[in-house]
Amino acid sequence: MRRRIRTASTALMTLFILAVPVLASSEHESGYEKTGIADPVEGWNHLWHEMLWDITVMGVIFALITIYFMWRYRRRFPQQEGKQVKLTFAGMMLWALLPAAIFMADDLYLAGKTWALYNTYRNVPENSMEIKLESAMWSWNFTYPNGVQATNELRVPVGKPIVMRMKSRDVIHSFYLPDFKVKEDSMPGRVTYLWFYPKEVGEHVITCAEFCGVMHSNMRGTLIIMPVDEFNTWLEKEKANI
Ligand SMILES: [Cu+2]
Repeated sequence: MRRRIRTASTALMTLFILAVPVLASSEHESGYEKTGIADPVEGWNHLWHEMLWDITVMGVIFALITIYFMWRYRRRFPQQEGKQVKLTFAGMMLWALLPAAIFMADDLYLAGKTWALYNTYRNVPENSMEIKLESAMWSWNFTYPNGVQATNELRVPVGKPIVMRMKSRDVIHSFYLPDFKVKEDSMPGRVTYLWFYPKEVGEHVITCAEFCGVMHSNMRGTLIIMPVDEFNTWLEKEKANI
């Protein structure tokens, strides 16, 4: 009996672990086929909702089981003394391993999917526009390929992937675009990168996600996604002003 339980638990765990890479590789390709750009935003949004569903379903199941036990083993008269139920070895293993396996399977599944998305994300699309970023206490300083500079306002053309090559003048900052689900540290002595794909015209928040001193919470910027013509006109005008 013991051996059978042990074999069953091992098989269950192995199955979950083996399922992770298969499930993880299934999602994020669809966006890539449509646009030719492996934009991970949809995948991350999907993963976030999936995680909320997972913890809700598991939470409800565990709550129902707990409520049932509270009712089933309730005290029926004031002087009642409970007696301990002795579990068999098999029962003990089952109660300990099964919930752990369920939680671990979900953790591994989500971790596998995150890993796959992140690996895809580390490849910068070939036609990206490169903008240099130097962060400093407490501002974001951008330099465009033609030498134009801007502070705290990052203007980009719609429909072109943007890669930020980042360094820092002083301490560690973290360039964070919440709407694009991307964040990367910038630091002195090392160049890091981050890319995003601005699909629609609009404005988004830029913020620092690494505590970098007393004015950290003021280290905000705006990402302005512009129609291509307007962006080009703006860039030309700025260039003429240098
Ligand atoms: Cu900062």
